[in-house]
Amino acid sequence: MAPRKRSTPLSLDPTPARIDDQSKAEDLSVNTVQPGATLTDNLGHGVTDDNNSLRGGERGPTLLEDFLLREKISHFDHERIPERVVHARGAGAHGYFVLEKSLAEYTYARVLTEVGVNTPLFTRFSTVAGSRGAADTARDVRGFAVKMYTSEGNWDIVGNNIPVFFIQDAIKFPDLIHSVKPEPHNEIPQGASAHDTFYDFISLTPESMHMLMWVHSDRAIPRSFDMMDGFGIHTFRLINKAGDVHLVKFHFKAVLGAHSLVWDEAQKIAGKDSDFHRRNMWETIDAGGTLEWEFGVQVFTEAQAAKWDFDVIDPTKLVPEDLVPVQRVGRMVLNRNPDNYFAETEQVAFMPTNIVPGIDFSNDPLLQGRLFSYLDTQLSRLGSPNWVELPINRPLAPVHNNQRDGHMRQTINTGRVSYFPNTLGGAQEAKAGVNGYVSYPERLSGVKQRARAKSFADHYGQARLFWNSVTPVEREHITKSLAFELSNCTVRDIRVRMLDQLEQIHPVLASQVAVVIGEAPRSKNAVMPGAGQDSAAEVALLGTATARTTASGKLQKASGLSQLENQPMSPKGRMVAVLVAPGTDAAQVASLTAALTAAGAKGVIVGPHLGTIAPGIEATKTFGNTDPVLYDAVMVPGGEGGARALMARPEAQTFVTEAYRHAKPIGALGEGAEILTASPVGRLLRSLAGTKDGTAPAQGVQNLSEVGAMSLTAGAAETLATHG
Ligand code: HDD
Repeated sequence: MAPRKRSTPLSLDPTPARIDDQSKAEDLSVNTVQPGATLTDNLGHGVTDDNNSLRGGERGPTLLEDFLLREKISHFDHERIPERVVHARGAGAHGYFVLEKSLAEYTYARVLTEVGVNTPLFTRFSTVAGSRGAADTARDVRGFAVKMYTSEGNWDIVGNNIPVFFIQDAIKFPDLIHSVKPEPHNEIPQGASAHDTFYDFISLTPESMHMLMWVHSDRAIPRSFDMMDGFGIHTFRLINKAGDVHLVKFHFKAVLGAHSLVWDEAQKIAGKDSDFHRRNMWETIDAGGTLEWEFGVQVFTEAQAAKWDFDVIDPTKLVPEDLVPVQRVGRMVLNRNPDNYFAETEQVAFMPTNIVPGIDFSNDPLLQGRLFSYLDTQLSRLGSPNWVELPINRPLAPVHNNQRDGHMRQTINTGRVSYFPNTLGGAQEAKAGVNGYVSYPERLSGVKQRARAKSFADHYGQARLFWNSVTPVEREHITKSLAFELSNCTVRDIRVRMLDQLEQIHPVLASQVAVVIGEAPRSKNAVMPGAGQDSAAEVALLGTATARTTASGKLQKASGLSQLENQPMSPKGRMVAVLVAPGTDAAQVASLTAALTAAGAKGVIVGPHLGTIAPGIEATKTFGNTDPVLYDAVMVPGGEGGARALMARPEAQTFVTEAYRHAKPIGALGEGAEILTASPVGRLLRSLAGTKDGTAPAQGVQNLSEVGAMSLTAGAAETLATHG
């Protein structure tokens, strides 16, 4: 075993963290096999034959004394630990947090006041419902858990990519999860909420309606981990040196912007590449790239919060950015893949209780319950209180306490003292305000009771605010998604009960869903507006409904909720399929891929077979082993022979057509345009241009050949999708 630098958090240059981690630089728990190293068993005995067990005679029985066989099989038998009861499927990466603007006005937490210091971190993204082997692109909330190894101890923000939660009280969490997980009698469906038990529970739990809107929006099918925002969700407290308290919500804003797949794509990707998200993150970092977020805070006072018509400790409510803008004060960068998935990503243990001096909890009843649950789950999942010694979980801040022993203890504590108070050389208490954690001295009073605060009572106002704030096409996606899931519920009563709930949010939403699930819209105003359009009827209805919007700080519409308004747009991180065949113009392929690389995108050469297609053109994917759903755009370079060869391949036409259906940009250079004119895309464009006989090319297609590239609108693509 060769000692080497620990694979888990290290201080990250260029700005060294102010953490004494030198003692951790050499770590015997990291095992890098040197080329030609001798194979041994777990106790260092050399193994001379790893292919045959010890037998009594060449064809005889295996001997019990074969300790090598027994050790190897026994270790294998115990390789699995229980998967997480939720968020089982995930992928993580190392990186750092750097503060760009001090929050000293609000807090004395070093991590939020020391500008320019790099704090090492590990972030794990996950889906909630599916098991470890489920698909990445399921419609689901994404876990967004960040562990910062600060100089004052670990700080975990265990959030999601959606800013609110389904339930208001942790006591409902087991019910929520039991309802969404595969049904217990047949373990169906895997990683999907489209089933009876989920909607049985949800339709009886109106507090979940706001989160449900988000889950049916495109946020629940993100394009990649770095194209989704992260939210700490709960309100926390910040305490400054003077002892003043402010309330805070934590945000991670994707530098690339929040972007999504469409549902049809997400479902197909689940089959074509169920590792779509984790592969994307891995390959980005492996190629030397980074994933980046701006870290932001919404800071407000108790007095401000007291004026709003919702309660900031109700986790089903967000604080609209129009009331409190998000101040962007730092940056999270992920830049290093784990060395070992199990040791790091599987064994990492997040806990909302991991908090640092200067930050404190609020009385959010969901958060309060979480403060119990996470430690408890780590004990069961990782098997011993010594899980804190696993390299990925160890803090970089020094640890000195009197906790000892237990299963699989790694630390060799020296000395006589394992108690406090002591005078024989043991650890002494930290000093409040200097190096120790102090809880905010909140004055408490109240009657012991099981009750829900009246200030938590409104369940529809913010759901409606969300509906009102997104664009028509986003609203259409929400209705389609709800219709899809409810149509998969087999019990009519449940479907109808859900319609009653949706009606409370917005009659247009309820009516649209009702029609698809075969129910009569019950609102007397129920008009079916055109797809994705704000028809006069919808606007009229919207007006009626928004007048009822509550728990929203009196807002009818809030900024920051739509994914189509004000999101950063960038070619960075996008995958472009470049279709080639023998005869494709190699120079064009080279300049195209170079231009894509320069823009931060990646051109992937897709051809009829792997390897050399023509001099200078190397295919890394084939029409057989890849699929248009895995790309953000398609390009067809020119070259007469290449265009003809591609025209002869139905898969190439399918590539273009499928990309078009999903409203992706499609471009062509020179003769490459011919495949577009010959494909259903070309036929559609001709028909849109009124040349239904297909004899004269449509304007769009003419332009395509002349200009060499085009981008298709979502509206036109939707026409093709609708027309089949
Ligand atoms: Fe949780 C895991 C996020 C409510 C109990 N949760 C877990 C993870 C994330 C969240 C991201 C995965 C961490 C990882 O990658 O290892 N959970 C949330 C958010 C919530 C939330 C954002 C609401 C705002 N969770 C919640 C409640 C409870 C739990 C109310 C229980 C009362 N969560 C757990 C857990 C898990 C977990 C059972 C499973 C594995 C683990 O903790 O480490 O304890």
